[in-house]
Amino acid sequence: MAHETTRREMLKTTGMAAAAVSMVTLPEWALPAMAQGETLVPFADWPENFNANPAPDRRLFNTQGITSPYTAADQFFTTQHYGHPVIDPASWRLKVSGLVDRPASLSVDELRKLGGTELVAGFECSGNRRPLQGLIGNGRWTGVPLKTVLERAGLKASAREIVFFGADKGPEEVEFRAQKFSVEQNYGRSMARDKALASDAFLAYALDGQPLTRHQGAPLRLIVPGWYGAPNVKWLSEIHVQEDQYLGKFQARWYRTLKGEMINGEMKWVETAITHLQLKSFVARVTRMGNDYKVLAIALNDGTPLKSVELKIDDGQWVAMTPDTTTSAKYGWKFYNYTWKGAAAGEHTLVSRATDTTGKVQPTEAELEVKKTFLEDNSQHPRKVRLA
Ligand SMILES: Nc1nc2c(c(=O)[nH]1)N[C@H]1C(S)=C(S)[C@@H](COP(=O)(O)O)O[C@H]1N2
Ligand SMILES: [Mo]
Repeated sequence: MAHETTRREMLKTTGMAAAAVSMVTLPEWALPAMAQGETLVPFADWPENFNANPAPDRRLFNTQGITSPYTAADQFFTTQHYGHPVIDPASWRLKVSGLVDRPASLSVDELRKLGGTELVAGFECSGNRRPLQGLIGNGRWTGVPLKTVLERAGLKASAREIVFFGADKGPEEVEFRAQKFSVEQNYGRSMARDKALASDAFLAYALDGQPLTRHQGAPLRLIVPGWYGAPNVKWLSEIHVQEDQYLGKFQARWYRTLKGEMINGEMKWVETAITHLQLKSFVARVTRMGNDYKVLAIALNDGTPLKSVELKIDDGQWVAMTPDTTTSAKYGWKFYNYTWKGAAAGEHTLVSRATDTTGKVQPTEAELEVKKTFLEDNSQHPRKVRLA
């Protein structure tokens, strides 16, 4: 029991005691909050020096402390390139500029009047990977569909590219052959017109019914459901519509994957942009309840329906995990549970793998070796537990 944390300690550390206690009357299998008598079995390969707050503007989410299908604002992971800009919500406006019939400058109140719809969307940073898998969260957002704002502005026929700028900026070196220029740039990301209009992209001003915090990009952020975190531009200040492709650093250079692909028996090296989430699952938490152990896995992808999430214990067979019906939103993360009976004392390895309805299977680490850069690591992640 030395490794185990009691439920009460868990609740204290996660600050969710009230919410969790009010939920124990619901069937426990449908909830990530722990039941009475349920204790955490921490991962044996969890880094000892783990720090959830490595910097004031960075936060990692420890999935072992998960208490709800929706990540609370004060637990949602956070990361960005230029720190947090200072924004006065009263004078802040969202500018809609460029190739539109009716350029606009919208206040938060005006956006609220256009909006009020909800979207459940989870996302991870494209750099999220083992051993922590802590750059992930699942939100219940309130806001305005991007389409509503674009239709209101009226896209001109020549409009091809929608660029999203945050209010945050910093100096960047732009290299051109032998020359280097240091210039100030805002965080910017873009989507092709057709992709943006075909997506369920969303301008969010609230998370869990509360105005966005500074961490989450107050007063307004973009959410591109089913995509990685980078496109979810925080502190959104301008939507600029243009004909040419946008080639800013975080669009054209920083968020790229270099990967080998066998094409007609020949290895081709391709560089691709970070866009939709790659099919992924991982074991997020293990708990003990009496003599049984419960394994919770999280699965996340671009919204393609999942066929299964399976679990392998040590050298055993893959066994099906049970989907948790409280996490069924198209773009939300999904929980899968497995009750592990008759576990022997000692160290064990647990790994999950997701399969979607198109037949795509989450790759093993070996299968992903052809990917040179570390972004988009959706490989199967074996984790260890030590049972008393
Ligand atoms: N304005 C702005 N938006 C940004 C970023 C940034 O640096 N500036 N970083 C992106 C990246 S890389 C990620 S993973 C997500 C993180 O969102 P979160 O802090 O709400 O978790 O924000 C995205 N949006
Ligand atoms: Mo990211």
